Amino acid sequence: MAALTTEQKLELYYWMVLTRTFDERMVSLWKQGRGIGGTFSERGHEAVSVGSAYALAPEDIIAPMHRDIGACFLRGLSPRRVFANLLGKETGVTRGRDVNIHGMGDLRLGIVGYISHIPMSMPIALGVAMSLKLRKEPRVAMTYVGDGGSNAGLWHETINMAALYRAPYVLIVENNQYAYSTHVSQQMSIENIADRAAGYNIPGVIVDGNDVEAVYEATKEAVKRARQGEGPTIIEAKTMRMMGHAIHDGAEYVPRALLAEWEKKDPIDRYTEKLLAGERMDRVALDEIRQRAEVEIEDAIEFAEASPLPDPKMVETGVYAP
Ligand SMILES: Cc1ncc(C[n+]2csc(CCOP(=O)(O)OP(=O)(O)O)c2C)c(N)n1
Ligand SMILES: [Mg+2]
Repeated sequence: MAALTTEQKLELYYWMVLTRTFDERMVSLWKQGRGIGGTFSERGHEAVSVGSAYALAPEDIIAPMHRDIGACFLRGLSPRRVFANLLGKETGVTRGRDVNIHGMGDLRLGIVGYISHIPMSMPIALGVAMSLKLRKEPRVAMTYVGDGGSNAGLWHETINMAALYRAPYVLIVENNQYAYSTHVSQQMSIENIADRAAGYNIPGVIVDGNDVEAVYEATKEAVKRARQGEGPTIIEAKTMRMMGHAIHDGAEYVPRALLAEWEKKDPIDRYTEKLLAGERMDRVALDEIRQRAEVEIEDAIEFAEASPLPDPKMVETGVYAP
């Protein structure tokens, strides 16, 4: 497999930094009472969402979860539209129909809106993959699920069918060790979710979810297999949910030592270190990327806050698919 170029590495860095900047600003807005309802942080997940989506071609389709906004940005969903959505504005992705990460899809960008009922994005993405296969289009559907969502019956039914029909399907399991307040050890009797792949006669790969290049390489391989008609792959990205389940949750039930341990493995700090020390990149180039991300996110917040709320008369439009 061809090694990543310097330009590509800087792109990975940019998308992760943009995602983190978005996340930090979102959390602070909500803490200031400027948000509406709840919201989910994806702090710690940046390498998973960015590294995986970077391996796709523009014509591929993703069905993301609530901690995959990085993948959505990479596919062209703008921070302006995302913030506007979170603030319930007319200019948001759902035009104020939903003030959450849910439903924030845009089929023109190959993003199926997040289907809140876990793990419902999995069978929906399989439907997409099957339609691509039936139409003999060399495109791939990729979806995401958590450790918690991996214990639902539908997870198994979907993987079984995807394997049986050799669907062009990639499943990214985000094992961030908690499903709400439940640790993985209280959810399942196995250590590696990827081991379940053997039961469906498909590859199951474990990857360091805080290493963006490792996630990218593993996904690239899975996407290649899927595109060549060799069927699905399960990629289990081991990571850590660094905040509570949602903004209201202080995650007091997570041992502080565990968080401290994962803080040292922060995906962006690690990549910064790698680019500076390993690749001998210029710190100024990385600082410029951070500044660019900050400007973009500030602009998005200003845009969202200045945008109008939807006209109540339009409440019935755009609710059902035509
Ligand atoms: C069928 C269903 N039950 C409950 C919920 C509420 N819920 C949303 S996310 C979540 C926890 C999911 O944990 P996990 O799959 O590990 O993903 P994570 O939040 O850790 O990224 C729960 C219980 C839901 N969305 N759908
Ligand atoms: Mg989880």
